[in-house]
Order: sequence, then C-alpha cells, then structure tokens
Amino acid sequence: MLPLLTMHSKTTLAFISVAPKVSLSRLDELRNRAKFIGRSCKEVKDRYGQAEDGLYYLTTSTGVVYQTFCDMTTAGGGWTLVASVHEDNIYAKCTVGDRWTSQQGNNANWPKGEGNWANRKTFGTVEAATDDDFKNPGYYDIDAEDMSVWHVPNKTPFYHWNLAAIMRYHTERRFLHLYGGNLYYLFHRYPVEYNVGKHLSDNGPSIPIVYDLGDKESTKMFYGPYSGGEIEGGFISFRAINHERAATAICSGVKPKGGNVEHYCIGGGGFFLEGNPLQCGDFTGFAWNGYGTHIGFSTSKQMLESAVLLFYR
Ligand code: 3S6
Ligand code: CA
Ligand code: CA
Repeated sequence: MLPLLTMHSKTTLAFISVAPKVSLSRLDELRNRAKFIGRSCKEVKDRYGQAEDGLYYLTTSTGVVYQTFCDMTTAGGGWTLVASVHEDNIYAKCTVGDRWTSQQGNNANWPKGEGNWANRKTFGTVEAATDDDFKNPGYYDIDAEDMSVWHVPNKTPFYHWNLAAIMRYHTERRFLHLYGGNLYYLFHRYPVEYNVGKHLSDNGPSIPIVYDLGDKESTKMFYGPYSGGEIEGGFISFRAINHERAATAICSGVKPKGGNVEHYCIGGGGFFLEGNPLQCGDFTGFAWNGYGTHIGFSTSKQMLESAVLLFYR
C-alpha cells in the first residue's frame, strides 16, 4: 500500500496527522498574556515589549476582554486582527454564513442586510477566522490610524497565516483619523446600504496601500480579466456602488473605475438587483462566470477560496 503514497499525500498526512504537543511552561507563558492590559496589539507590543505573532488578550474602552491575533512583525508590527470576511458557499446566495451581506435573502426591503459593517455585533473565533467569518469588539472599539489586509487560503491555522497568505498589504497615511478611527465609524459615514447613491461619484474613499506581499499587477490578476478593464491596483476602497445602486463594503487592493464592483469588492447591503439573486453574498459576484474560472468577471480560485483578514493599527 505504502508505495502509492506520493510526496503530496505524505505531507498532507503529516499536516493533519496529530494533535500538537506543548510544554507546561509554554502554556504558562500563553496564559500570562492575560495580565497584559491594552486596547490593541500596538499597545501590548509597546507597553510589554511583545514581539511574537500570536494570540493575545485585549480590553475594550468599556472593559470587555477578548482574544485575537496580533501581527507583531509586519512593517513595525502592532496590528490587531478585528475581522475576517469568509465565503462559505458562493452558490448559496445571501443565506446562512453571509454575515457580511444578508443571511435572509436578496431583498430590496432590507437594504442594509445584516448591517454588521456598522454595528457592535461580534461572531466567530480567532482560531477559525479562515474557516468562517470573524468579528471581535476591536472592530468598533479600537481607535486606529491604519489598516492591513491579508488574503489567506481557507482552513489555514493562525500560525501559518503569514506564510500561506496570497496577498498582504497595509496603509501608512493614517487615513482612519479622517473617518472616526475605525471601520464602524467609517461605515456610519458611508452606509453599506442598497440605493443610497450611484456608482463612482457616490463611492466611499480609496486609500493607497503599501504591499508586504504582492504588487499592483499581481493584485489585478486575482480578479477576472473583464474586471481588469475597470480597476486600478494599489488601493483599498470602501463603500463602492455598482451600476444597479447595490453597495459593497471593501474592494481589496484596487480602486474602482467602473460600475461592475460586484466582481472585485466584498460584503454589501441586502440587495443586488442584477441577475437577482446571483450577486448577493459575502463574496458578491466573484463567480459570475463560473467557480474560480478566472474567465470573464470570475476571480481566480485562490481569491475565491481565501478569507480576507482585516487588521487595525
Ligand atoms: C464585458 C462584458 C460586459 O457585459 C456586461 O456586464 C453585460 O451588460 C452584463 O451582463 C454584464 C454584467 O453587468 C457584469 O456584471
Ligand atoms: Ca461569510
Ligand atoms: Ca454588473
């Protein structure tokens, strides 16, 4: 039987085979992190000199304690994971799991959908942030300046996120100062809601990015060839609206130049008119011309099967 096991299957076996072994001293070290008092990974890093990427305990301005992942190394470190946008099933349109659009169908009478871009709901867990959506209190509590974003293949454990990511970038111009300090306030100013404006002229801000992995061209290549004609790489864009006045939340790595934003922006409100209900879901119209085909407006399979991790600093 053994000769049949190719190199590939051996590593897969190695990857999934055993529960990790850990020393008591390591557990003690991890539990000791509960003593650190800070509202963000930046505060924990600066106050307690923590330089190891991993899980830390944070405290909100109101005293809520939560655990999340801290990137303590990229571009000076101190990045707090506050949310992940994950597509559990692109074929199921605005159903269970579409927490960043609507889990109750594609309906013009519910223009804001779940409204999770601009509320204090939380869901998911940090260790499952590439298995399903994640949102913690830091999303609405942290007074931040910049963002970083990682696109990480689904089902990747946190200790492999950095290595496995297909794209990583950050902002450095402290744009969140202009929008209330985090996405909760930004999306109150720019509601992720159907029928509040028209494409291009009523879009939210597009902010230049600095790449940690990738570049403007590799970014465009993740999106469909037809989308290539209406996007510019090198930005993160917020509250982009499409031709049919559907709102989306984040266009990762690109600035919209046209109105088919449903093929390169994620999240949204509760209604997408075109091809009703085909564009309604956390990854909107990413599979418009087939699942991961990278034909027409369809993104690559890698982009479709990667969770989008959102960090603040
Ligand atoms: C280059 C193909 C554009 O085709 C248009 O976009 C066509 O009118 C629509 O069916 C299509 C969709 O709006 C794409 O989102
Ligand atoms: Ca989801
Ligand atoms: Ca369209």
